[in-house]
Amino acid sequence: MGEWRKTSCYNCGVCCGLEVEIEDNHVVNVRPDPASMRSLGGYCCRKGRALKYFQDNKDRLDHPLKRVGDQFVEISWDQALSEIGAKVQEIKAQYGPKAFGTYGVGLAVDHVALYPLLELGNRLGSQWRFNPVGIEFMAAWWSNGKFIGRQFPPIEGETSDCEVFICWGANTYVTHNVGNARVVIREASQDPNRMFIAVDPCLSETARMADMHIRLKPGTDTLLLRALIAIIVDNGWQDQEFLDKYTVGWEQSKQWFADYDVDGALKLCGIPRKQAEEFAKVLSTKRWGVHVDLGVFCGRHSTLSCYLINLLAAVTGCLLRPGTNVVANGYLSWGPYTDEHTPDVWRTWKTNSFPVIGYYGGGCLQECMENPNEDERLRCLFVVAGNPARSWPDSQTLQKEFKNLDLMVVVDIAMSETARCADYVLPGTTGYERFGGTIFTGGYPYSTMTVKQQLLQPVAERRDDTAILVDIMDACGLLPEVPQYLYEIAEKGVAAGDRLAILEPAQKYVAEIHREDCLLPVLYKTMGKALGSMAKAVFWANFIFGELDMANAMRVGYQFPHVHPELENDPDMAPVVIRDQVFGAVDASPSGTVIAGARGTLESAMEDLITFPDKKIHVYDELVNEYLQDITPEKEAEKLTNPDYPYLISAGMHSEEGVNTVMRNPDTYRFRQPYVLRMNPKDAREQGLADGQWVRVTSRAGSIKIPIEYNQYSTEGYGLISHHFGLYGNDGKAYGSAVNILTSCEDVDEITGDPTYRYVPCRIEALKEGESHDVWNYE
Ligand SMILES: Nc1nc2c(c(=O)[nH]1)N[C@H]1C(S)=C(S)[C@@H](COP(=O)(O)OP(=O)(O)OC[C@H]3O[C@@H](n4cnc5c(=O)[nH]c(N)nc54)[C@H](O)[C@@H]3O)O[C@H]1N2
Ligand SMILES: Nc1nc2c(c(=O)[nH]1)N[C@H]1C(S)=C(S)[C@@H](COP(=O)(O)OP(=O)(O)OC[C@H]3O[C@@H](n4cnc5c(=O)[nH]c(N)nc54)[C@H](O)[C@@H]3O)O[C@H]1N2
Ligand code: SF4
Ligand SMILES: [Mo]
Repeated sequence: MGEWRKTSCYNCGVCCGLEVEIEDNHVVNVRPDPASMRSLGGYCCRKGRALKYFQDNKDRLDHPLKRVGDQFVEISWDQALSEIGAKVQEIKAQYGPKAFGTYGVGLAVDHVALYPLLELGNRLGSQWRFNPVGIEFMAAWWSNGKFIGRQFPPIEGETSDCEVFICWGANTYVTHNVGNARVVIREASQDPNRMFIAVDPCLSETARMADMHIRLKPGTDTLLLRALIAIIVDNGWQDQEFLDKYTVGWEQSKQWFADYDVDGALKLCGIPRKQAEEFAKVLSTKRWGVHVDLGVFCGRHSTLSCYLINLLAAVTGCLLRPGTNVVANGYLSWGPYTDEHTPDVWRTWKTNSFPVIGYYGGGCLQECMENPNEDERLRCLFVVAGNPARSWPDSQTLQKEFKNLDLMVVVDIAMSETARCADYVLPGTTGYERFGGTIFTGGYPYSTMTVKQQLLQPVAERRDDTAILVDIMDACGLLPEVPQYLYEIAEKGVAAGDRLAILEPAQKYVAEIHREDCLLPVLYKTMGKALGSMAKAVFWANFIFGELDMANAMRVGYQFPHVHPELENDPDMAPVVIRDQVFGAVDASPSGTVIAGARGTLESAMEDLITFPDKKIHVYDELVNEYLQDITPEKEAEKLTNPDYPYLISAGMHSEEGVNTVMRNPDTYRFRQPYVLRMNPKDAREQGLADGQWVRVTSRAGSIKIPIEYNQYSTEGYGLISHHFGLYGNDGKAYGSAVNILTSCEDVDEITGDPTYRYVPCRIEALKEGESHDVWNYE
């Protein structure tokens, strides 16, 4: 019998509470934590239960590695850091800040290292920030910025209190990303007074639960949304009072729906007029909340679709009103507000792309490495807890370009495909081998924070990711010395139960040396030592200073010991004191704790959330106006057909069997052979393809070989391939091929640049007789 400890899962945004049994420094058993504040009643899906497969697998990295020729050799930490530091300084002196970029920390991992990674980029003076935000959230967060002046936290349907819950382009029954997803969907679908709707071309696990399945043709969401709003306006079903009282710009945007060819649009969408009207009627008469995901985010015209979903919410009075589409409190910041109007932000050289919330879209990483201007080219990339060689478009080109960089440093727990391209590979720890924390505090009205206390000892030379990054900054000469007396103050403070004791002396010190920009790193170092964990210090420092709306903490009933009455009376410092105390509560709550929130009203949400001076929801945008002109049935009909590549592929569905590229152990898949192209049997038969037959799938970017599976799940003309393959083990073989061999950097959304992974035109051909194929690929 081992020891049972409480922790949480980070394989999706839900962060379910888990209890794990630990024996000899290994996780041997996992079960849901019934006391968890995140997964009430005790919930966890099979990915949570499979925790030990990525935590504890034979391919984990144990030592720092350096590429020498085609080989990786083990080197010491000292050698790795000093060589990286020297090379960075050389590149910086010769080429300046545009030579540097950072990538990570992603969605299906723990987030503490995001902060020192951002800091490393900032200190190098670089704005080239990459993160899976550039794959999924550009469109949605840009649109949110247009509506309420904030790009983050996201607007999300309130799941439990809406009358109608909608999954739009989201296979939530499998992928979760919504707390207690299966329970939420089942309840909405079974309650006679409520309704569950899925908008999805496929008969997904989620769509099968729906009271109403809007089975549109892939890539037609924007046409459908425009048609739905046109139907609502034509019938006078809009919530005019809401529009008059709470929004500005409707007089202009309403023109988008006048004289719109609704029947032409619906024909392309494959949706009968009667069903569209019924859907529009439900939307106009019920309180609805929607969860949107990759079907839209990685679909065609993702930005226009996200914008129109927000507009649909405004037109039906279902925005910011409790029980509809709301904004949760208390998220930690992901990045700064940035859009096409933000001055001084860098644009990419070829496509003139701009960042959203500080991150650049899916094609931009490759673009930056391809800059023909020697002085502006991206030459050095730091990757932490991410695998862009598998997750970003055009894997093959990207891998070549990674290998051509002057310097590439990867911090990962496994020898990922990205790590295989690097000059230095540094062995990190998982959030179970160090303190772990997350940005996701989602939930409305209450935000719940969970952190993970260190449960396992890191073996071999694995080190805390955050400490690695602080050391890299030091090795690059980017941080000042920290005097011994500050370490002592921090330590004494912590011993006396006063984390804030370090604050004033640290502020004074950085002012003295004129390095005010270094307050956070000084706190990381001193408190890292005092708290016994760099990750904990990093999380704490960003928790107390970050963009976290904590005003509501009082309202959820925290009783604060008054350790620092003088700071509490200082209006600038009072929020820091509150947050520090809340951090203490979070740190002491293994099942998570509510940190902020209270059910407000529409009026209070408008007042608290909208950053525009007029405190109104803005429902018109010039750029949207320009691009929407193209969303007509005539223009779209042409673009929706492609004689060279007539069959559409959803490149990288997030299937039950995997979690992005995190579950590297093929044992995870042994009960089913999921490396298949799910194809509608009718399509397959028409092409003379048998169930299980191997085919070549070719897109304009590349081709892969894969067996087909007859599957009613997939709709006609549209096949699905999972995202989780082409991952090399230490034995040099990979199971299946990477789906991003098929995707191109040019196939991205026209406004914000999310890749159109859910719409990849392809050709399917049977392999020639005798042509080799194997589910295992070798290097
Ligand atoms: N074609 C296609 N491409 C896609 C998608 C798709 O649907 N189709 N989905 C996209 C989406 S939604 C996302 S979120 C991205 C994800 O893309 P990324 O964030 O780039 O990559 P992940 O596959 O999540 O891999 C995370 C990496 O972090 C490592 N890791 C895990 N935990 C830790 C840790 O604690 N410390 C360190 N140092 N490393 C750790 C894992 O070993 C793995 O290599 O992929 C995107 N790419
Ligand atoms: N099991 C599992 N769970 C996961 C992950 C995982 O890898 N595995 N990854 C996590 C991460 S990082 C993310 S981002 C989420 C992703 O979660 P989801 O977005 O739910 O995952 P997908 O499988 O991409 O589902 C997208 C849905 O959109 C539909 N779709 C495809 N094309 C279109 C279209 O043109 N229009 C519309 N309206 N729908 C379309 C697809 O049929 C599919 O049902 O999952 C998270 N949870
Ligand atoms: S729903 Fe998400 S957080 Fe919960 S166990 Fe599954 S993967 Fe982990
Ligand atoms: Mo994601």
